Amino acid sequence: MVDIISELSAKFETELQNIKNSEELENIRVSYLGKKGSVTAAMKEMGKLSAEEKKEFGQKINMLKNTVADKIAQKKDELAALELQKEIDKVPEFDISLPEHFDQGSYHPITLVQRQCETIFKSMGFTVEDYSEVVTDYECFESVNIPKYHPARDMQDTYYLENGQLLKSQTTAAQNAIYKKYRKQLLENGTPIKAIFPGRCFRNEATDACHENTFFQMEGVMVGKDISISNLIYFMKTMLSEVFRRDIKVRLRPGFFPFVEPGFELDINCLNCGGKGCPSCKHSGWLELCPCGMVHPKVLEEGGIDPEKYTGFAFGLGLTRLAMMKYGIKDIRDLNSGNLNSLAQFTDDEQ
Ligand code: FA5
Repeated sequence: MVDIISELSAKFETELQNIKNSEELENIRVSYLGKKGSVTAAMKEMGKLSAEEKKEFGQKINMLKNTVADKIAQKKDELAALELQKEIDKVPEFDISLPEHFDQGSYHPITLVQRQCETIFKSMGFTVEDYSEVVTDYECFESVNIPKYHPARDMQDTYYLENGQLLKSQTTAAQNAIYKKYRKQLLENGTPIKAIFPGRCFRNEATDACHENTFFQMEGVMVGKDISISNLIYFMKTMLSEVFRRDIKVRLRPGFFPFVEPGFELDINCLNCGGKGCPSCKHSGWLELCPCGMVHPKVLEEGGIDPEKYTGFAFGLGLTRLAMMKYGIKDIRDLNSGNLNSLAQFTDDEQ
């Protein structure tokens, strides 16, 4: 009789291993533990045994009954987990608790124009430099030929900090550092310095349709051997025609800036009104966009570059105004309004 228990046990283990689903498992349970099952049948045979045999057989058949019941319960849990996983795998990956529509972010029009200018200048071999918004008096004024008490300082109302530093009122504040950073390559290898440095500027000015107290400029410089005004005109024209993707009218007027000699004002024909006159161009038909000129010898000298050997041009593009022109924004204040409905409509025409 004891042999029957070993046989049943071995048969059960083999059958259990081949189980594939809960239906087959239930069939096995019934075939071993059900009323007519083999374990139940073996237990009924006990009555035919002697008292001694009954004791040993009884213990073993009970152990088998418990083992079979435990293993079936364990297998049932395993199969349930597998079947649930199969159901989960069938469902596409999504979270039904998420909202159906997301508001998509967008780049600010000034960022779009800045990136476009960077791409254009990088393709012409310029490096793009980042510069602090808090600078010293030396960086913003003295190093670029605006000494203390020079009347030119009246041109800009500057925000001074308590520690004597100031909020950059012009990206020209980075010029001296750029010359010092790159002069070695110019002096030793003759590689021209070609850099642009976009940045936020601050001036204590009353705001109107084309002036803000916080706005963006992009300075550009090129210094090397025999750099002339024609180089300046070439780079400015190339850049503007790329940005506007059409021919635009420009005009050069003489302009005074202490850090250039000669200096110019580059204006573009107002694209909002086509030159007829509107509030964004102060009814003149022209928009002051890019002052520029040949770098003043004193500025080169202060940057450690010999003005007898090298020349260069510099420009200070009004990025905010460029964005207004490109996207037809009539009032500069809209750009800082934080009105997402209005600002989100602009896209990158590069893509
Ligand atoms: C300058 O800031 C010179 N540093 C530019 C320069 C660089 C000249 C290198 C020569 C060589 P200006 O103050 O004109 O110049 O400002 C340059 C441009 O910044 C202006 O043409 C205009 O487009 C823009 N800008 C100036 N002030 C404001 C303002 N308050 N709001 C918006 N844009 C402004």
